[in-house]
Amino acid sequence: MAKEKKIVVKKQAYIVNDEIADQIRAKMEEKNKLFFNIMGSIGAGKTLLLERIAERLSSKYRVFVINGDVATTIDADRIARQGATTVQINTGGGCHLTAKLILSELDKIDVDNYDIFFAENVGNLICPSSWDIGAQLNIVVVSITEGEYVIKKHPIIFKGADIAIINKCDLEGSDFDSKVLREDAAKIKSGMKVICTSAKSGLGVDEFISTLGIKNP
Ligand SMILES: Nc1nc2c(ncn2[C@@H]2O[C@H](COP(=O)(O)OP(=O)(O)OP(=O)(O)O)[C@@H](O)[C@H]2O)c(=O)[nH]1
Ligand SMILES: [Mg+2]
Repeated sequence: MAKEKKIVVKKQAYIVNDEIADQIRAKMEEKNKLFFNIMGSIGAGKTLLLERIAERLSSKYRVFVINGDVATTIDADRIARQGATTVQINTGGGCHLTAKLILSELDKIDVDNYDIFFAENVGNLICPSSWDIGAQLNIVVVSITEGEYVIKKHPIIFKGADIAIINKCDLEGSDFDSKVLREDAAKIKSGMKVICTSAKSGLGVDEFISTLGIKNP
């Protein structure tokens, strides 16, 4: 395919994706449902945070989680054990979820049977930033073991986020420090909420849930 034609096809894919994302957002808002996109690095703790959240919410809310990974159903199985309904999307080689993939899962269920929806995007800080999946809030998770430059090196995903989670704060000490990451996240987008969490100990998880606007967990 000629280079110009490839560019047009790529642009068209983004336009179609954004149209589907807007449809998903409108449908969720019309039905009074919450839908959150959890993005972040590989191993930052997205799934463990979702396990903690499902654990806290499942007695009051019907939680549906769509997990995106290249392969396996490990993450969906982990979160399902905490009382949420889950579905795993395997992207093959794909490094992000798309609005079309989300819609195809939502079309298989009765959305009215659930209150709160989460998508765990494929672990990386690059591709998911370009693909709107129709969530009301975009969250980026990094952990303090990823080094002090991780936010500075990935400004685009943080600029598009509503909440930055600095996870693994239980490891704070002489080897790892959350200070620079918290400051970088706050600087990169004014007004962005930054929360230090430990999905392991539960630190900051209640604050995260209330920042999502979820009442009385
Ligand atoms: N100490 C500590 N370990 C954590 C924390 N959160 C996650 N982990 C550990 O980090 C590893 C990766 O956690 P996951 O929740 O699978 O990370 P993820 O972001 O879902 O990873 P991918 O889905 O593979 O991108 C696991 O061994 C977790 O037990 C935390 O807050 N503190
Ligand atoms: Mg995961």
